[in-house]
Amino acid sequence: MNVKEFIEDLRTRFPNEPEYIQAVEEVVASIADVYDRYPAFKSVNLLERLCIPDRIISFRVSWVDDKGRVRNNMGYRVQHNNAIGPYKGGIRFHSSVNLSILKFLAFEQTFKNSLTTLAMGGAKGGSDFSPRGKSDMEIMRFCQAFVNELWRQIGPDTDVPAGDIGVGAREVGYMFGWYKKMTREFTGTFTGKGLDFGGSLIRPEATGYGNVYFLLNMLATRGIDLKGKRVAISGSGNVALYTAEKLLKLGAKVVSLSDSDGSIVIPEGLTQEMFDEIFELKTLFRGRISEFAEKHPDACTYYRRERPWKHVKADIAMPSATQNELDGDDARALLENGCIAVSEGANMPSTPDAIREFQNARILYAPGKAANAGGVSVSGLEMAQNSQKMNWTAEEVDARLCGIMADIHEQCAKYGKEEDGYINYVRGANTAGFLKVARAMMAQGVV
Ligand code: NDP
Ligand code: 2IT
Repeated sequence: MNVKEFIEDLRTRFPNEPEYIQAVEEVVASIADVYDRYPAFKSVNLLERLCIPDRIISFRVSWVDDKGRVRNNMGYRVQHNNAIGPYKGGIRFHSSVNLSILKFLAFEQTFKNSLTTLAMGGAKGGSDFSPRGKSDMEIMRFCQAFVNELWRQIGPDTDVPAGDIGVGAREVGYMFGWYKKMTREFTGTFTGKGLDFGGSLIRPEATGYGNVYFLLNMLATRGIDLKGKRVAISGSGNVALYTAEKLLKLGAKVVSLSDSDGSIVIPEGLTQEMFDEIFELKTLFRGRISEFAEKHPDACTYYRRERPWKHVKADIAMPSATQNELDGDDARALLENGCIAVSEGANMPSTPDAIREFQNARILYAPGKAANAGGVSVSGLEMAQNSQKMNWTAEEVDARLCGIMADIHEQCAKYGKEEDGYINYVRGANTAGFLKVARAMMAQGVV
């Protein structure tokens, strides 16, 4: 396969979709060898069918704000691939959402879901609606208007949405409520639901906890102990907070957090009391990280409109905010300050330049599709519980999550180990994720 020509062709057909092209380019570069080894793949043009989404649904979402004004947003669902299971993936509400971003996320989700060992295809959806500053009733009306368009396209065995940036338990609850009203059915069509109506224990924690479990597996390959290690985290949403919580429990130091307005660096590390305060500020009051910095000027420094990477001395980095939030300069700064491992909570947070820096330095580097797969894994477990009409205990779900993260690590090591013993987690994750989907697609014919 000529990777360059393939990517150039996609670029011509889908101009103005840089994030989508970036995600495809990384995967295609790492699976080119395997793809070429099996001519049968090429004979059915499997690669193109795997890279171009099965279908994209787009629609206008009209809703009424608290002042009685009619507002219009765009809504989308990208159903990327359902070769190994129903379409599955989160919904993102953020002003930056566009088709390029959702296509990259749905593409990545397909490989991630394949790695989880569960039967889930890949999808992603969302809207350029920004929940920031909106009242609870505005959020509810928006969620209802969004699902009013989408409900016919989803279902427990068709497509199962969940949360992502800007979509948490509150939004999933409102979307589920409207879905239930439209279908007259109570099914597990959304995951990340409230515990009282079919949600799974540990789903809120799963992405963050899962990332820490993956990190532990990586550190074990080099006999490194997590205890006492300084960990830089970006973001302060669902993924970042539960990553920090688990790290603190395991005796690591959390030395940074951030939001879209800026970053805090805490040189001595967050205490449990400080973490509890931030957790409350962010989850209960939907506050800003700068508010914490104002209250604790002695413990931390606030960097307005900056990311944490250049300001922090850390052994480990866990970017958990958004795509392309860690570039080559940030990577070089982290490496100069002694960083030995990067485990991605966000989807595609490191730019290609940053990934090159990490891999050239031979540090442990796990891409999001492996390291953050814990969230969708527990979504898969929520689907299983819903269809059994059963609820598992927190211990049971957590144990399964731990097992799945270990399994994903093993797949990465199997397909990513290089001659000098270095584990290229990017190649490993992409190859393992690809092979399962590719085998299923081959067996199912050209559809
Ligand atoms: P949340 O909305 O809960 O939190 C997002 C955090 O990132 C917030 O602190 C937010 O700041 C910050 N952020 C968002 N966009 C930007 C931006 N453009 N620049 C700087 N900071 C930004 O989302 P999640 O924690 O759920 O998601 C974080 C990442 O993890 C995303 O990449 C998501 O795709 C990925 N992910 C999420 C999973 C899940 O289960 N939720 C599963 C796997 C991956 P602010 O509050 O200012 O907006
Ligand atoms: O990026 C992701 O894996 C998610 N946002 C979670 C998706 C899910 O279906 O739980």
